[in-house]
Amino acid sequence: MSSGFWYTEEQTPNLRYSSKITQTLHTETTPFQELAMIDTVQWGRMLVLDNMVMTTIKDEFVYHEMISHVALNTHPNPKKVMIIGGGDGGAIRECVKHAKVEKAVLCEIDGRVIETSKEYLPEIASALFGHPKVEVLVADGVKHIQENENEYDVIMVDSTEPVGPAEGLFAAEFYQAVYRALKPDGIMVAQTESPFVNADLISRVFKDIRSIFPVTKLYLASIPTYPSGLWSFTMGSKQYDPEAVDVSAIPEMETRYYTPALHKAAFCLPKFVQDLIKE
Ligand code: AAT
Repeated sequence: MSSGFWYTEEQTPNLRYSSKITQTLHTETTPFQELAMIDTVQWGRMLVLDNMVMTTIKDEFVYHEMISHVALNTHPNPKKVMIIGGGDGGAIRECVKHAKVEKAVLCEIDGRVIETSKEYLPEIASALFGHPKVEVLVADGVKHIQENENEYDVIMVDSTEPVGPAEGLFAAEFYQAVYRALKPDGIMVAQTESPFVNADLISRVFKDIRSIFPVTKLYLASIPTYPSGLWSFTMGSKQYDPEAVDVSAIPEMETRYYTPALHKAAFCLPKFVQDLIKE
């Protein structure tokens, strides 16, 4: 038996994932969820919400680069971007790397996620310290999206699992509202969980987005601290096809996972994932 203290997440009723910890830095119950910041040996500092890993210092780059750069390099002129959720700041940090992005708005329901990320995860939250392109709203993303029309070039749904405050972010009516909030050539992308663990959710969400957006595509990335390690993102686009991008023209950018070749490769799906989204 290995000694030390462990954080264990019940990823499903039949699957647990443990990380050895060196210390618990902070815990609190916010008006929306239980929040913890812990130090782990394998993954560095970790943000946990409602007993689920949201991000870690060592693997956050995969998720944040892949939720951002695929859409931002598909849209030819992504001037105005909205991130729903993502209070740790990782996605918005990637967005502001793009020269064409003039404004990136973060709409996070839980102000405590923003504040504690700034305190304990400054490497991830770097764009939340007064970056000139960044605007931060503490509000419900469902409500905010309903109040906007023809406003954004790209909308990213960087949300928690579809329980509690994020339930509405996985509903067909929400994707309809996202469609309206986008400009006529806009693109949305949402994190859509694991094809091993959440197959039904992926099928349902893909169908809903496909019924609204003319171009709907799913892509994958490897995220070790999320259930099963294989993660999906679903993109809905009014016009541009992410697989038709001339990747040789993508501007150089400092990344650790995303590359122009991977932009295309991420859409090559294993057969069992293709089967989840077929007509
Ligand atoms: N950047 C990776 C981290 C997350 S955090 C997702 C955020 O979505 C949380 O901070 C949560 O407070 C926020 N959120 C939930 N519901 C809403 C809402 N209705 N409006 C705005 N923000 C909301 C995502 C991790 C992915 C999960 C992988 N297991």
